[in-house]
Amino acid sequence: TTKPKVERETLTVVPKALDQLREIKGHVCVVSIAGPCRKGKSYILSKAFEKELVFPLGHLLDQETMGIWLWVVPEKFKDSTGREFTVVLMDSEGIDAVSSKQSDDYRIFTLLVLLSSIMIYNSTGVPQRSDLEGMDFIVKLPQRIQLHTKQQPTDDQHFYEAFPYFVWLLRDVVLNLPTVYKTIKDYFIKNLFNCKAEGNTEKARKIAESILKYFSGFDAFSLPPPAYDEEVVTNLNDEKFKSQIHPEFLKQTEDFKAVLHSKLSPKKSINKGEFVTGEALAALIELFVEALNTPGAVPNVQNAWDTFVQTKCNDVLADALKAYEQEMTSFVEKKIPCEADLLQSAHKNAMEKCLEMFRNGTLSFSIKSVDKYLKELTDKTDSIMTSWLDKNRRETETFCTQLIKELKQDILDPVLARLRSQEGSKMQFGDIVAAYNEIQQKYSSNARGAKNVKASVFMNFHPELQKDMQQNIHLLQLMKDFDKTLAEEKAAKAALEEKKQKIKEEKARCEKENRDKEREMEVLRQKQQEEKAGLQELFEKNLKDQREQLTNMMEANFEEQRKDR
Ligand SMILES: Nc1nc2c(ncn2[C@@H]2O[C@H](COP(=O)(O)OP(=O)(O)OP(=O)(O)O)[C@@H](O)[C@H]2O)c(=O)[nH]1
Ligand SMILES: [Mg+2]
Repeated sequence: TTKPKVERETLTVVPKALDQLREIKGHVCVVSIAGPCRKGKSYILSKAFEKELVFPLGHLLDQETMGIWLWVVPEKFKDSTGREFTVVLMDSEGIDAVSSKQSDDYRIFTLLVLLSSIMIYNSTGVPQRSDLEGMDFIVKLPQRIQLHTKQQPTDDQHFYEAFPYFVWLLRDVVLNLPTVYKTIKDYFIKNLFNCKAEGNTEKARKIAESILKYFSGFDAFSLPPPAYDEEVVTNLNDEKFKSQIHPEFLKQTEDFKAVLHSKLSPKKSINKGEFVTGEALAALIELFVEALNTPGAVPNVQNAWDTFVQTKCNDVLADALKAYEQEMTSFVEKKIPCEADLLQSAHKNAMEKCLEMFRNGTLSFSIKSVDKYLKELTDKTDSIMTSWLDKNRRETETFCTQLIKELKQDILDPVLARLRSQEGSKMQFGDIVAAYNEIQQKYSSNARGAKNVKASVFMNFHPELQKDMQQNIHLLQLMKDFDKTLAEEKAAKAALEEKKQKIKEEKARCEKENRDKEREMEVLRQKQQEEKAGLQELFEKNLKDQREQLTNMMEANFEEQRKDR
């Protein structure tokens, strides 16, 4: 609240304020107030949303509010589709609060235009044409705000897609309007803004045109003086004087509040169907302030939004990927080598968790924005899964190769040694077959890991067996029950088993791929549903504002501007 006596150099963001915004879950509607100094802005913005004053009021001639003050309204609001949103109030310093004479510092005003859903422009009395002429900062908005990444000459014709709804609030209005004007808004549109009105100046005409052309909507409202007693006026919030506030002022304040509340809706982003969340608002504030502080730079609405979407999506992607990896590691590490089915079911669980995280983190973005990140996520989880499968295969191979080596040493080698010894002549071929069968049986009950690798290790054991047989063939041939074809039959059976397991493995892989695709599609389907709700909200709001503003333009005789829109 220190009031600088010197010209402001840079805008600084208070980190605590951003933290508060980031805590808001879901969409936000930003209601801001701007206008000349010391005209009851802080008072009315508080009153329009809270019972108690939330913004400090000034009682001195010096301006009270410096910079922008935030208030997050605790009450929740609902949009036309029933979705909740939070209202954020932005109270600002009076225009020309900072050494006004030479400086052309409208950064605070520009920032409010960039951030607000509704902007209340607060001033005293019923404005005259000469008052309009002083509002050059509105005409200059196209020099201070860039809409798209690549600036187009027609950018300013699309400002209304990103600009707030403009509510002109007149204070201390004592005079009655001429009876031809039913409402104060009527007076603005048909008289003050009227392009063809008598005595209109080019300067005033430009301001009126800019208000109607740039902002998404326009309305006007007036309030009588709160009291006639100076002491009451300067102590509006003092219990002692509250009873002396004019009832008509209180009543009309309530009416204004109702009108304002009827206009609340979630702030849309520049991308269709995407809305601003608390987190997004915090990011936009930082990006816009940075641009406003950079000499020669102009805040860019599309760039800022794209930057936020990219940063957020990358964060969500990294978190979701980490969750997948952790889930897989904790489940799989202790079990490997294991059957591939086990890995598949671990993958399924980890995938569900990770996609859920991704979906929740990207709720407010459209499919168009998140599509490539989702693809990247599934590609990455897929390659992690592939590496787990590879690892499992390798470990299965190591484990099984070792196992069969030991089984052969323990069971077959002693039999072959006996065969070559003096006892050999007493042996039968059946002894060797029995040893083989024992190996096979022990292998099948003790081998661990991927079935196809198990089968392939067992199959690869046969050529070695064959070699052993070959070395001892002369001894074997002496045996009565020697069956030359039996060894080949056993080898063929092992090869067949390996083939069978390989096909099964291949089938499981295809099924996994299909399931992954299916899961990815499901995320997109759910997003599509949410997006539909967002678009409906946008459509209804846009249509209403658009109609109203076109009527305003027509009534103010801005025919060309109307056609442009
Ligand atoms: N005449 C008049 N005074 C008001 C009205 N509303 C509030 N005030 C008084 O005007 C003084 C300034 O009110 P603020 O709400 O601080 O005005 P502000 O526009 O926020 O002032 P700055 O932040 O300094 O630009 C206070 O003493 C209020 O009690 C009003 O409708 N009419
Ligand atoms: Mg103030």
